[in-house]
Amino acid sequence: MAEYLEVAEARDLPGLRLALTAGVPGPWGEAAKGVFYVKRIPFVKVRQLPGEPNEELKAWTGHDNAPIAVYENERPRTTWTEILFLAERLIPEPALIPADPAERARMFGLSHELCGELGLAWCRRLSMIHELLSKVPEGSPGRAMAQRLGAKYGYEPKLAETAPQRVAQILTLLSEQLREQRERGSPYLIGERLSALDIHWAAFAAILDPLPDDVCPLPPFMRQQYTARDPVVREALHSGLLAQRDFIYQKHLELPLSF
Ligand SMILES: N[C@@H](CCC(=O)N[C@@H](CS)C(=O)NCC(=O)O)C(=O)O
Repeated sequence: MAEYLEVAEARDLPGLRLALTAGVPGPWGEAAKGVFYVKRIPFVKVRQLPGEPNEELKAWTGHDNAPIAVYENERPRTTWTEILFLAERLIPEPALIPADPAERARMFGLSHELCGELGLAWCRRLSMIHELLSKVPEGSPGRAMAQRLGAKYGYEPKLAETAPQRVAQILTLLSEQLREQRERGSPYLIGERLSALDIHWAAFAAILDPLPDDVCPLPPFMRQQYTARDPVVREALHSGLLAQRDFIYQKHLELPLSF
């Protein structure tokens, strides 16, 4: 289990503080950890609780979700792009944003499809909320949590029904990119070296097919929730994509996961 500080313990510390959802391998949080890990940028973990008011975090950063990166007394960075640019500035090498403008545009486009609004993880979250609301009984705490997260992240039943199709489209796009890169002889998703896109895909695959328990220990209910079962999504999630995730974790990221 990872060591978390409470906001009150962390907010006056120097250096980098990273608020993360405690106990969950949240894709945005794991991606931020991966980016800092690859650059060997040390940080302390600060506890965020999913779906809760997180009042102290909000008072400190203006936000109540995760991840949030706060470096020294700079403004908090909350989005995947802000966190990536912060890491690039603090330790430029290894660069995770391609120098070549065409590669850079492709990387940000594909990463947006994974991490952005209505991207892969956003849509998977809509599906998870949809499933919870369809089976968790009225009046239960699990239902109240799903409703809170639904209100926060734009849940509407009609939108959730189209989410698996959109996830499958994004997976197909990523598979095509992987195939082209293989044909060029590159083991990475962009260019010839590791980029943020490789880290994003490795971290975000967790909400489709989490790594096994020996490296990503999850309570059964959480593993069940994180595992995509929709046939359209399963079909698009071909084994090459998961092998790519495994390669990036084994070669570049920290295992076992600690959240
Ligand atoms: N700010 C991030 C996304 C952060 C995000 O969606 N966080 C979710 C992860 S599921 C979260 O903290 N959920 C729990 C909560 O809102 O309490 C970005 O746009 O890059």
